[in-house]
Parts: sequence; C-alpha cells; structure tokens
Amino acid sequence: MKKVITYGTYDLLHVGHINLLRRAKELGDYLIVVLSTDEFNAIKHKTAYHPYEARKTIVEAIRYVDEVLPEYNWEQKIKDVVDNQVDVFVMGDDWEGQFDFLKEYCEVVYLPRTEGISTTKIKSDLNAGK
Ligand code: C2G
Repeated sequence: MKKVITYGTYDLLHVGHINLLRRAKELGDYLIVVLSTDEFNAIKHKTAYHPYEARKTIVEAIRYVDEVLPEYNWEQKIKDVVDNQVDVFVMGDDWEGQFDFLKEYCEVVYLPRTEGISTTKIKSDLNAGK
C-alpha cells in the first residue's frame, strides 16, 4: 500500500484544498492529512475560524482522505513519515523546496496551487462585504 502524507490548516474549506487532496491521493492508495492544531496555528501566526476538532471532522469527511493526525510543531515531519511508513510527502508549491530534507525518507512532491482562492481571500472578501 502506497502511503501519502500532507500537512495543513484546512480552515474554511475551499476548492484549492480539495484539488490538493485529490491530486495527493492520486499519488498513492492511502492519504494521511496532518492537521494543524490551534496551538500550532498560533506558532504559524494563523488563527483558524474553525477549531481543530471541527476542522478534523470536516477533513475526515473528504472522500480522498483516509486518516487525520494532529500537527503540533515544525519538527514532527520526519517522525511522522517514518512512523507511518509514508512513501510520498505532498505540499502545494507555495512550500517549494521547504521540505526537501524529507527526500532521504520519502518522495517529496510540490503541486501547483489552485489560483484565485485562499482562506485569507475568503476572510478579506467577506470583511469587505463581498
Ligand atoms: N493550497 C492549494 N491551493 C490554494 C490554497 C491552498 O493548493 N489555493 C494547498 C496548500 O499549498 C497546502 C494545502 O492546500 O498544501 C493546505 O493549505 P493551508 O491550510 O493554508 O496549509 P498551510 O497553512 O500552508 O500549512 O507544516 C506545513 C503547514 O501545516 C502547512
């Protein structure tokens, strides 16, 4: 079984997230999403609208996703890849090159982001009354 792993906050779920998860799943048979906890989001200077448990429930409901694990810090990726026998690590290409240290443990794939959508854009558009 070819296992794929990806990381993210997945707040205010949108088609960019779904496009990423669909393409990630196409690279293997089993997709693990390591979902940023609210505490880790604070480290990323992000505040999610939905708390972790709600985001976990939402991401677990996506057909492409097989398992959701918590992301607590920047340092856990090697252990996650090794402990879960992961074959492929996938992230959107806004992270291009940032996780190349994982190449000695698994394949590293950066996928093109979906243009024109982001959680930040949703929030700013709503605040502007769009
Ligand atoms: N994404 C995308 N296209 C968009 C928006 C997001 O492909 N228009 C991708 C991102 O590149 C990422 C995933 O969707 O791979 C989740 O995006 P975020 O929830 O914003 O994740 P991020 O805050 O980048 O967290 O340790 C890594 C971090 O947890 C990544």
